[in-house]
Amino acid sequence: MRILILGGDGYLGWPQSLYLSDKGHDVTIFDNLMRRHFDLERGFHSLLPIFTAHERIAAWNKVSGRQIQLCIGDTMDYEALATVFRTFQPEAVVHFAEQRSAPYSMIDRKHAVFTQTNNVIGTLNVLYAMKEFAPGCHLVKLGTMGEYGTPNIDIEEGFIEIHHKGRSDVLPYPKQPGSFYHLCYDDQTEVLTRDGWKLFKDLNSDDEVATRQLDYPQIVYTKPIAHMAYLYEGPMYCLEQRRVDLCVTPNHRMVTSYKRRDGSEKMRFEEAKDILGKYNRYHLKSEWEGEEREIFLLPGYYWLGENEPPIPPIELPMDDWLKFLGWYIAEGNVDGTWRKRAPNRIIILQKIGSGSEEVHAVFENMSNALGCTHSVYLIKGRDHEAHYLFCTQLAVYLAQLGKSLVRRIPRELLHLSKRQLWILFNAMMSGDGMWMDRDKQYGRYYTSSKQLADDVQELALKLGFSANISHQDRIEGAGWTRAREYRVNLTKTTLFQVNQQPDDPNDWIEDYAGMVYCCEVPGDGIILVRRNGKPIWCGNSKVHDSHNIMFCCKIWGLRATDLNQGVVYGVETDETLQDARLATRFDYDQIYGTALNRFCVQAAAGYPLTVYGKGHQIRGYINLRDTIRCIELAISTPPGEGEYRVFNQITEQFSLIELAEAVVMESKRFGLEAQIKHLPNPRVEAEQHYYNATHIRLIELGLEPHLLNGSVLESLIELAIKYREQIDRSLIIPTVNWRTTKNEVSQTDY
Ligand code: NAD
Ligand code: USQ
Repeated sequence: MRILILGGDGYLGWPQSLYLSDKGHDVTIFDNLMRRHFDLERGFHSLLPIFTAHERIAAWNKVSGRQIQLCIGDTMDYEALATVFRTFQPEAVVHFAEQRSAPYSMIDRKHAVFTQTNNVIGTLNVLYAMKEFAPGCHLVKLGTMGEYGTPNIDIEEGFIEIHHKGRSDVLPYPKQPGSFYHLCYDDQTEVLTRDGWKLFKDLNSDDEVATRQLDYPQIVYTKPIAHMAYLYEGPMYCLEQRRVDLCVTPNHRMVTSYKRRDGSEKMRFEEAKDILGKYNRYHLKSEWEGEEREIFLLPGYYWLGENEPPIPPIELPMDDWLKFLGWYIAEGNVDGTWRKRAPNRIIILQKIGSGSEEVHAVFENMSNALGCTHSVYLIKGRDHEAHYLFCTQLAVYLAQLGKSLVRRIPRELLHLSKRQLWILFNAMMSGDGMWMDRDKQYGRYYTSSKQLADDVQELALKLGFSANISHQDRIEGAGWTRAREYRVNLTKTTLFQVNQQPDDPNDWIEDYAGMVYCCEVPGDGIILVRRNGKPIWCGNSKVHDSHNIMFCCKIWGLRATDLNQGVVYGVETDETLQDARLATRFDYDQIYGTALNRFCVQAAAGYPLTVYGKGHQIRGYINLRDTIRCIELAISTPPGEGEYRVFNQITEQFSLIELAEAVVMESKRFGLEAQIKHLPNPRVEAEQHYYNATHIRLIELGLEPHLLNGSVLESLIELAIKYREQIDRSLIIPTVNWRTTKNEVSQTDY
């Protein structure tokens, strides 16, 4: 059989290629060698020396008389991939070509984005190449048991049920998209970006959108890894309620909320079509950290035509500035252009008793800080005070924030810390806001500026309010009093119940015809969207490899086996043992080294075994020899046309501490006194959990597992002892912490 091995130069791909070649198959490897580049870049290395791709292919030819073809290429480069599919015409393709290290993907945003782009888009390219050039070919895709997480019920092979054997949990996997674009928003939906609200169609490649995680409400701005815009004709699911307004394609991932047994709320994903006409709860809960800044730099200015020198910027304490600015934005104006060509006068008119003392205090403060004059006049039957500040530098800056119809909050201030945003917000609310109750649970902010309404909404969301925008058109009066009045409606309630009637015709637009949009973000794939002024957290178009594969089987009649594999251990196979140049990788570093391989190397190096946390994390494990056999079994029994099947590729499950203790025991044979060290867990993972993964389908196909026993461990430890001198202890300690967004991993000058 002609078999294409994508990622055939890696830890698993190489021994797989040898095994299949040995069995008489015609094997071609396609690999971009990125795994080797990573080692060079970071000063990492496999404990067992590995030879170059060309050297080991030549060695195999010498040992076996068989030829393996090597194509250096990237799955992200469609032309390269298409060429190999077109010329080689594979009957089976085994896809290992992914960035597979969890710690690598958590180094920082750049590495997270690379991982997702490489893996998701790379796989999408493979599916297109299959469809175009080898539609009868069988795709064997290496997935991971990690996609299932650690649910509180048994893990079945493929599809997950909500209620199972008397236990229950809510599982976000898998989803079945109706099409690549069946996961989008209509053309009136906006998304919150670092630069404010934007319609999806206006998003550009530099925009960062507001995201949160299912279990973590912190707002984080992230650059999308993909933007989607499609012409769509078909039904749309619509929800036009007082607090929630959404219009999405039927398979869109909605984020709803349910009550757990202990009374707490938990968010989950549901497809729009599945929740239509039902009682649902939607969330707007957000947390905001922001950046604390001590100083506001009032810009200097140079007024063209004046013979005066440029005026330098002035530093002002940020908290004082925010208090002043809040009042100015709500109530203030600048004028005085008749005296000079630059505006020089800042004015606020305030009814005596309704905040006039506060205005007095903030103006007084600002006049002291700037060394300018503050005057107060009684006007209008002596029930109002007019406060004036005379300062050209201040007036020139404030004039740029616009008059009442176009007033705005300077963007950079909206990224300040929550504490400082409160100062600004409170001052603005004292001016143009109104609280409906004593506890300030419900309130409203009024403005004639649409931009300011958007800004106040964003400010309020960051302070933990729900805030939607409504408006009223005013026909009486002149000037701004005739303008549309925008109202930002504030409430501390962030959970909204929606009761839809099962047959309400308003819930569907049957025949939408127009553009639909979305973007995909890393993490749980949740973005803050808004329609008709009503924001809500909602899912993005997250269609990962498995979903794409399943979908392509359905629409194009492709055939695929998705292998959800557990952690692999071992480095030797019958083929690699035939010549030292045929060795596969033995990674023991903190990024690519997996648990059991690492423990054996640590024992050999006299380094305490690095168990993360208590070590009760249970995972499925499989011997390298069984991995290779499983793939052969999958290849030799291909699924039917259009069939997508899933096997769980593990043979046993262990807790980490069980593995570490087994290594300690076994290493005694070599006179080693291995110790176990419980490190604070750098990952965010359940350390105490239920785990029981079904894995019968490969056994039914004929797999005879090599289980983990003393002799397997013995040979791994023995090998590690043999190469003990090569162990670089600095590569062992984990430095990638899941809780931070930037991590240090050593770098070389390569
Ligand atoms: P590896 O990093 O050793 O090998 C992956 C290979 O793919 C490398 O040679 C790399 O250069 C290549 N590659 C990556 N991106 C590519 C691209 N865009 N184009 C072309 N080549 C590319 O990883 P591995 O341990 O052999 O794992 C292979 C697959 O098996 C992964 O999908 C992984 O998720 C899965 N898996 C591995 C384990 C394990 O314990 N190693 C467990 C479960 C599943
Ligand atoms: N762990 C330790 N100490 C260590 C290293 C890991 O306690 O020194 C713990 C981790 O916290 C985790 C468990 O061991 O709980 C497994 O971690 P790992 O690094 O051995 O493997 P993992 O990150 O799960 O990833 C590996 C492969 C990945 C594959 C996955 C299969 O790198 O490509 O998808 O195994 S599975 O775990 O089933 O998802």
